[in-house]
Amino acid sequence: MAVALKDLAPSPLDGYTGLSDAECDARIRAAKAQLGDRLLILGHHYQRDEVFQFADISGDSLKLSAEAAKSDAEFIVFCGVHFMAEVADILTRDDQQVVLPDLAAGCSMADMANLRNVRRAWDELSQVIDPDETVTPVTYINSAADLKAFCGDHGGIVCTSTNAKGVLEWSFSQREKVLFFPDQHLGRNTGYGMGIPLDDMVTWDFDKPMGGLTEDEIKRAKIILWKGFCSVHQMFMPQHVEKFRKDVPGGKVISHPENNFEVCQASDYVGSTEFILKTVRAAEPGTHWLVGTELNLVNRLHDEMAPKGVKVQFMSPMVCMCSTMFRTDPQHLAWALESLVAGEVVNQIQVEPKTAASAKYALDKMLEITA
Ligand code: CIZ
Ligand code: SF4
Repeated sequence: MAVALKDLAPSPLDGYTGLSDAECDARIRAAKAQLGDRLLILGHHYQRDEVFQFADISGDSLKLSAEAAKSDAEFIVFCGVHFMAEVADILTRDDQQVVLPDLAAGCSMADMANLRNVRRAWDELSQVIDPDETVTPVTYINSAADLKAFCGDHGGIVCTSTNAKGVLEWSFSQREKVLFFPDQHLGRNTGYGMGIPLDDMVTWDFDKPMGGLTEDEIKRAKIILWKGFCSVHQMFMPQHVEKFRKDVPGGKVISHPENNFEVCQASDYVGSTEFILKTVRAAEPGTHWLVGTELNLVNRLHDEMAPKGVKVQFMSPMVCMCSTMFRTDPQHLAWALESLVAGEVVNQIQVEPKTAASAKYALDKMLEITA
């Protein structure tokens, strides 16, 4: 096989890939100490332990971005995925620089919607209805900045898994229908919880003309759900819940709303990562919980709650780890931090100003109505 010359070019990371985690730990600690208050490291709940241990603040994407916006740090190193670093860049001041240690840390769900296929959907919908008059576009925070900007420019809004219900209520106060992207499950689970029947929610297949829907289906729908999903959460099945119910009578089941409808219906509680942590942390000793969300979060919660007599069990017998979250390793973190010490900002995430302004409009609207 021919090898392209560019593949042989030295990478700035070459000196780091061979380092052991222990060597990286020492170097990360030293770089952190040198940068002091100039640096803020944010760690998402789904990050692996080797990286999570260095976070100054941990949380979900929104909490982390809000913390970044409040901080005076010059450098914000986001141990999470690309869309989160974009939100942090949008919400922070211009003199703060946001760094994503590995640029390949994306989100496969976010990638299922892009400006091209959302614009096409909007155009196709306009052959049947007037979307600018009748549809509020709602994007889950797990989406690229240009989609948040699309929402900002079309009377729409952003939501997170914590505030999806409030955002949908606001959306329906604006226009009679919602186009919800990219996660069909968050949209369906939230809509159903608000009393919208399943028949009033249709799924837009972005690979098919007119979303694979008939004119009548589009006209009758309350929510048009983009056919996106999270490859990690789709691994959880109703059978996992059924088995747990048989094995552990009286056990509690808690799910993330990115799980499919059947799993959420079979659960006792459904909510965001922050909600899951809050609920299980408040549980009585002697209780046993089945948790349907990413493995790193569940493992840490297990270790935290075991001494308190609360048992935490992962929902699937298979390992469901977010492979893109996993990309941020101690080697990339050491490289990003040592580069900052040396005066070089690597992997800076900068959203183009016009896109950032429209996206911020949609984000601010969310923050206003759910505050
Ligand atoms: O917004 C986040 O951080 C994600 C991806 C999930 C959640 O429920 O917190
Ligand atoms: Fe995206 Fe799913 Fe990973 Fe979250 S867990 S970052 S939704 S792929």
